[in-house]
Amino acid sequence: MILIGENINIMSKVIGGAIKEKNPKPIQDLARAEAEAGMDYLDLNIGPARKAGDELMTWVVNTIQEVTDKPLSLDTTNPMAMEAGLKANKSKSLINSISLVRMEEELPLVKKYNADFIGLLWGREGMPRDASERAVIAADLMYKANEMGIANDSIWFDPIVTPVVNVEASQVKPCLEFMSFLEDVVPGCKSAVGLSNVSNGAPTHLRPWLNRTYLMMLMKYGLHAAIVDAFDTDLIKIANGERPELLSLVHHIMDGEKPDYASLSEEEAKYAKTVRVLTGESLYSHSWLEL
Ligand code: THG
Repeated sequence: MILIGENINIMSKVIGGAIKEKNPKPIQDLARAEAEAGMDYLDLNIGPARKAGDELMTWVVNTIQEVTDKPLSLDTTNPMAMEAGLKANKSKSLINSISLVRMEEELPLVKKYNADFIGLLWGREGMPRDASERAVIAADLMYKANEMGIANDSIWFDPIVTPVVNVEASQVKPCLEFMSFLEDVVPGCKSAVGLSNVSNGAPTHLRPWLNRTYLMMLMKYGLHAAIVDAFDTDLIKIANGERPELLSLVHHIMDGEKPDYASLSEEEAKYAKTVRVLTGESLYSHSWLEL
């Protein structure tokens, strides 16, 4: 699986401050650490970057390229900043992301800079409500990309992970369902998710349980790439196939097997409980691991 480090993010206090002050050190330290942690790509999330976004993105890309030559995932909603990043990046670029809303102006960049792109399954009316709405959006984006001469293996579809704490609005099941038929709807395309979204709003020390469990659930359907916390070493082991026994446990529960808690280790029991919370079989509360 392709791992994309999420940590260079304008929303983080340290990185937000460093970007504002044009202070390279914290950004370079983090980029180096993410590369050493085994990330295949680094996501550079500079947000909407409305003011001088192009100059800002150029500076961030050049700053990072001084310490690593990892491929970059350029994460901004400002198309001028996006193009500036593509121009400055000497390695492979992943455009994060393109949705139906701005595809006319952004898809040409994919071709021009030989980039890949994350096709965000966000509809013209907002968040899709189920798996079939995702399929319709994915097909639309794929046809439009193909018309422009973009091949399917450059398209990484993101079904959009939502926070589990938001029980009524949870899109965990529709996301998994979309993943299960992605190959039939948009053959030859790939997949990507922003994994940590699922644990937004959960207590910080418990977030990794949600992130890792959801990763294993998505791996059942051959997830291609995930934007992750580069410093969750257990998560990286799971992604690299080093926890086959956990993967098998999670997949059996997804297939309807009832976990036999008496025979599970403490670690296994936590993953089992988390699967049931993510599928909606148990109700989410901050104390779900204790129940
Ligand atoms: N899909 C795509 N791109 C995405 C997302 C997605 N990019 C942004 C986001 N979602 C994925 N990246 C993050 C980055 C950080 C966090 C969550 C998702 C996060 N950070 C901690 C916080 O905010 O509490 C810590 C921040 C800090 O370092 O201080 O949760 O879905 N295509």
